[in-house]
Amino acid sequence: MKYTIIGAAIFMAVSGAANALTITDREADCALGNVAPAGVTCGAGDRRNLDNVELSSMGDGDFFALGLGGSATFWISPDFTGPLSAIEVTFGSSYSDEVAQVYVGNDDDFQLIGTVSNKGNFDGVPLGGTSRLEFAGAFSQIRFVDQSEPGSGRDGFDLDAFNVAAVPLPAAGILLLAGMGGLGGLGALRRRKSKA
Ligand SMILES: [Ca+2]
Ligand SMILES: [Ca+2]
Ligand SMILES: [Ca+2]
Repeated sequence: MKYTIIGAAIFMAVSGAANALTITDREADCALGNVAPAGVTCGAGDRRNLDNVELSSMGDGDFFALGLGGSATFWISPDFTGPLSAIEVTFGSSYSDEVAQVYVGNDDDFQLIGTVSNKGNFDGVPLGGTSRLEFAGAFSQIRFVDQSEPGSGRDGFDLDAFNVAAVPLPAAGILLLAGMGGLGGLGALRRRKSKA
C-alpha cells in the first residue's frame, strides 16, 4: 500500500511537470529591411522585441511585429502538440490584412500547419485577433513566417502570444507503472534481505 501511495505521488508530480510548457529559446531575422524606415533592428521594449511573445491563450498587449516577409522561431520544452492559438494585435476590418504561415518542427525540419491572420479563423468564425490551428504530432519548434501584403508603414503580423498543448503522456504513464512495479519488487527484495 505504501508503494502505491508513493507511486501516485510521483505520477502527479510527473503529470504536473508535463503541462508546464516553456519557451527555452527564440530567434528572429531582425535585420531584415522590412520595417519603415528600412533596416530597423530588434530592440528592447518596442514592437520588435521578441521577448514580448509569451506562451498564453490571453496575450498582454505587448507584441513582436514579424516584419514584412520576416519570421520568428521559438523552441519549446517539453514537446508540444496542437491545437495552436495565436493572438494578433490590431485586428479587424479597419486594419490591413496581416497573415503569417505557421510551421512546426524538430531539429529545423519544419512542416506547414496553416495560416493565421489578424481576422481570426476559429472554424471560419471571426474571433478578433485570435487564430486557431489543429495539428497532431510532437514538436519542439514553431515558426511564424509573415505573408502580409506590403504597404507603406506596414510591419506585418503582430504576434502578442501563442499557446500550444502539452503532449499527452500514455508512454510515460506506462513507464511509470513499470517503475512502480519495480519499486514494489525492490521493497520485497529489501524485506527478504532484512529477514536473512
Ligand atoms: Ca496587427
Ligand atoms: Ca503590423
Ligand atoms: Ca505579449
